[in-house]
Amino acid sequence: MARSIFLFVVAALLASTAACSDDGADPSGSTDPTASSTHDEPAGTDPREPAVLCPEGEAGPVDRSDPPTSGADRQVIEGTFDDLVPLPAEVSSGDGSFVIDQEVVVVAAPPDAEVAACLLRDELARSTGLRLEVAGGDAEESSPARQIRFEAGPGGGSSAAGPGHPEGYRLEVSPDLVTIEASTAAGYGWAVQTLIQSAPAAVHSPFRAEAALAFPTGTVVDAPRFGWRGLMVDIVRHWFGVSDLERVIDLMAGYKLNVLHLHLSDDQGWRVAIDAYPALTEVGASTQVGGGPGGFLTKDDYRHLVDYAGRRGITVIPEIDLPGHTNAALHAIPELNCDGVAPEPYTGTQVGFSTLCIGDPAVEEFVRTVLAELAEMTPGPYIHIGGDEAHSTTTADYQAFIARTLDVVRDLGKVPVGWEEVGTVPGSGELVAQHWLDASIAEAAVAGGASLVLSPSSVLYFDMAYGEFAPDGNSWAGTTDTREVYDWEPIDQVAVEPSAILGVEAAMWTELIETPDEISLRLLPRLPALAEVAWTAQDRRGWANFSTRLSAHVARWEAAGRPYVDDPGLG
Ligand code: TNX
Repeated sequence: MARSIFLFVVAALLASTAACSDDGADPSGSTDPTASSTHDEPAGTDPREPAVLCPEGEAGPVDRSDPPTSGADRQVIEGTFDDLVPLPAEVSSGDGSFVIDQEVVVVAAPPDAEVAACLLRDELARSTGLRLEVAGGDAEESSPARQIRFEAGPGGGSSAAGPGHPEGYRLEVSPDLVTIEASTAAGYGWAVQTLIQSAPAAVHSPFRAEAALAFPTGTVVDAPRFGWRGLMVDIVRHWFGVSDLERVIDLMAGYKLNVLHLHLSDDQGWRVAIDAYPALTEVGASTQVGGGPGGFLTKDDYRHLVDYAGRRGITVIPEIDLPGHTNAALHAIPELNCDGVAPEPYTGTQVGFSTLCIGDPAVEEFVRTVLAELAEMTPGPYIHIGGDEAHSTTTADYQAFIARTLDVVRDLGKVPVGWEEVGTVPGSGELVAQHWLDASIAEAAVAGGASLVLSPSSVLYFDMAYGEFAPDGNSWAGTTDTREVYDWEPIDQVAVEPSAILGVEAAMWTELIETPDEISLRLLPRLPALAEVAWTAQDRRGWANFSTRLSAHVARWEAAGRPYVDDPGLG
């Protein structure tokens, strides 16, 4: 049930998002030198002309005074379908290639494809210097150009997930035509990511490539194994802001992950603005582990991230961790404490020492108000209430509080998510429990009616060190190298019906992570390994084949300026 709601809402969200919102305007604030080009004329002035979509987008200014040269003498670099991660359900390669040049027109026939078409245009603009025209569905006859066409179709064909999977797609590339078939915005988006990944590594570079880039010819038919393919990012223990998160979102989208779980509050800080309680961010955001200045997302920042992620097929799930992990709120708002006395701000790394004053009307009101404001700016179906490590809350208080808070979320029209402990609380109603430590607790949660997302700390806590070759990181749950992530089989993790498992999610806690480069090091190469576990049918997975494909991605990470760990297991 939760799974079908999830897919439906993701698809609906993408369909309703403006094709190319203007929030991606050049962040430097300079004006776009292409603004007067014909590609930016308003659509529909001549009924014979196809509508031109996404005139702005995130491509940034493209210097048309120096268009890349074209013609037979221009060098062409061809990509390949041999290195795709995650491995698609079916891939076959053809002969020749589709050269990306100024003649190419992107045609988004169904309205659902517009977001993906604009994203493709923006992704290609960066490295090619080309701002391809994106036309609406009526461009069929009128354009003699070579086309990248988005068409309505059944999407992913004969994959393990079955035909017509809502996130599936079919991609066919010939020297003169690229065709993308899908049935949802998500399916079109994943096809675009496959196409980008099939292009040469230079496509990821912020610098313009000298040569023309070309897609390989061939056919890909694809659909995911799990509907929930997530990453949790803790922006509390160390503060990470909008541009850092955009960078993470870009990486996730490239590997077809579709859930970004943001850990927004903890003992060390409160990271999202709540209008009714300005002290949460005026007082509670200015700390972090080690005592740095902290920071927080304004409501506009948060909405921007939700939109930025949504256009890349990613649902944001916000987490307010309750009733423990609350020192920052207790510090900012004295009334949340039983004795009315605010504790000192906390900049260490201990857990389990804080709790809201359970049963106090001011606390009840606080929880209702905060979750309502969060739900109001969260189009996705889920709100995460934490619920972990409440070691300073009595069991009776914990059970009463969690039962009430789950219902608060349901009354807001959202599905509650909590760390696995919340599944021990008697109650009814839809619930997603996030397994992290104790399989027996997760199994009990399923027995009580919950669905599961799997984040076992022994494998999927990417704050843990890789191993001796990369020893930085936490160690309490052991080390996790790329192969351990890859060889992990989700349905063997807990003894439940596989249908109770919605999917998998890596967690990146940031007590020991201070910079965006460190984030990148923790994620690469482990995140792509998780992505293949989440997407590709188990019987198509194999380490030797994966490690060969993934090794070819090093050039992509280097082109994109992303630091990575050199894991010797990859060979
Ligand atoms: C456990 S996982 C926590 C976090 C820490 C993490 C560090 C979980 C639900 N709680 O508060 O940041 O370990 O690895």
